[in-house]
Amino acid sequence: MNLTRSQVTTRRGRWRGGPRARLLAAFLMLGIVAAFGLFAVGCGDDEPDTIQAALVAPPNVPPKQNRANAHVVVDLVAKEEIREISPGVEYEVWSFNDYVPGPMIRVQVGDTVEIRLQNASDSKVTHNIDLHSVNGPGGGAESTNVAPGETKAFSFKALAPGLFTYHCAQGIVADHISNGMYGGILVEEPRGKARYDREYYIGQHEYYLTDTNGPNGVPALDVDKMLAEDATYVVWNGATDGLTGDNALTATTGETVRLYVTNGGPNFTSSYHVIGEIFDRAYAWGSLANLPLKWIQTISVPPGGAAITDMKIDVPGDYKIVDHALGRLTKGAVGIITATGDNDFDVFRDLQEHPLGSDVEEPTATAEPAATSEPDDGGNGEPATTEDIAVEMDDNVFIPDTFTVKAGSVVNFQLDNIGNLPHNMRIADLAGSYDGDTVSDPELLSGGQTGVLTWEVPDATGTYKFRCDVHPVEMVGTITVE
Ligand SMILES: [Cu+2]
Repeated sequence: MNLTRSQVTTRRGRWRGGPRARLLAAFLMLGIVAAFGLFAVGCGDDEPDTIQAALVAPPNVPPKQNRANAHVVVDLVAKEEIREISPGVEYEVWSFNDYVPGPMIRVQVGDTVEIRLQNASDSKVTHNIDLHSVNGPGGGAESTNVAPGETKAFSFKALAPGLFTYHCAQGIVADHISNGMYGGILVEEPRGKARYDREYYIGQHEYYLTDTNGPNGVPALDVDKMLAEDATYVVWNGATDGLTGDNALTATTGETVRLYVTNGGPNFTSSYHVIGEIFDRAYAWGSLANLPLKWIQTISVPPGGAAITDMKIDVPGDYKIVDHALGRLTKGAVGIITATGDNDFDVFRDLQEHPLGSDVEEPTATAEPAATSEPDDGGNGEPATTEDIAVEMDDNVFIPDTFTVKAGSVVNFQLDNIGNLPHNMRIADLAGSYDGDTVSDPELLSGGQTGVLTWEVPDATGTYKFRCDVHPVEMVGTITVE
């Protein structure tokens, strides 16, 4: 049997040694790099820059930054003002910066975040802020009790990545939250690229209204109803049908839409669901330090908790954002994502509107992909063909995870680690062994890194397995050599 040469190189060249030794070496190298990074930060004589947090109206979010760590100043104002929360129903809403939920604060792991809370001079009661991203008494509440007209501040180090709820913790707490005083703070790793095309920020909470008007001429908070968990309205973004009509979210088919979902409560766990979609990735409880769940239909978002979900929208139309405890839809908890763009009849087809064969050029299932170069002649001395193949490495999956390549060609796998964890791609020999002499070493890429894995495809046709050495069980795929 003609022993074929399977060779794997990376941008940084080939490594020597057995697979285990090489993996160990890779981890050691990572450690050294990480230690040097810490050293560099520790020895820097420059104070971190002071920057002002961008705060925008929900459902918009400030842009992702990927900058050096900074001292981030967040200016918040507690306000009390009467506004319409349902058609024809006015109520005295309490808010951070006029928004319900309050503006999304976006910082990085390692930032020092200075929260400055001002209570508007025309407020009637004291407010404060407790952020769930804080390690310290009250999450900052004890340092920010502000009477009307006062301003107080504290700072905290953002240590953990994820989406965290913040809220006012004054009064009996539930009353201030129910009046609208909650929001979300997103803490991200300062690296990696966006794995979504659009991002929105939404929040669910409940209002409890008295049946009669109070002294200010509008219904007041009904504490008995609140304690009985008998909500008058359950809403996204502060008002019934709060994300519909002019406030509907928009997307174009083919895009991946990320939603940052907070829940103020004060009482209800949201069974957050988007009708007609599946979450490709769902970061349970808003944690960005753990692996996302894949292909989730509905995810619980508890009061004082959060979730982050990504969904690729394939088909144009309206997608309702609901709490799948659907009695709450009747109480106002509905939003809409309106997707425009091309249909994908493979994914969904209304057979009344679009009978088979009626209106579109169907993609020909048997169409050959366009050749990138001349096919190999089977070893008659002509140069081997070269092909680039893009591969995304997510936590924990190769996208795509099956390939077909030509025997005797050269393939450059263009690797893009879009996950948070380190991954590599190692191709086995035809017998399925990852220890064979013909297998050499792939580079370990950390989250956000890209690299190239060059494979001189053997002449032996068949199915070759590949895997990530760090996640060898779940992160696998196959290459058909023909
Ligand atoms: Cu308050």
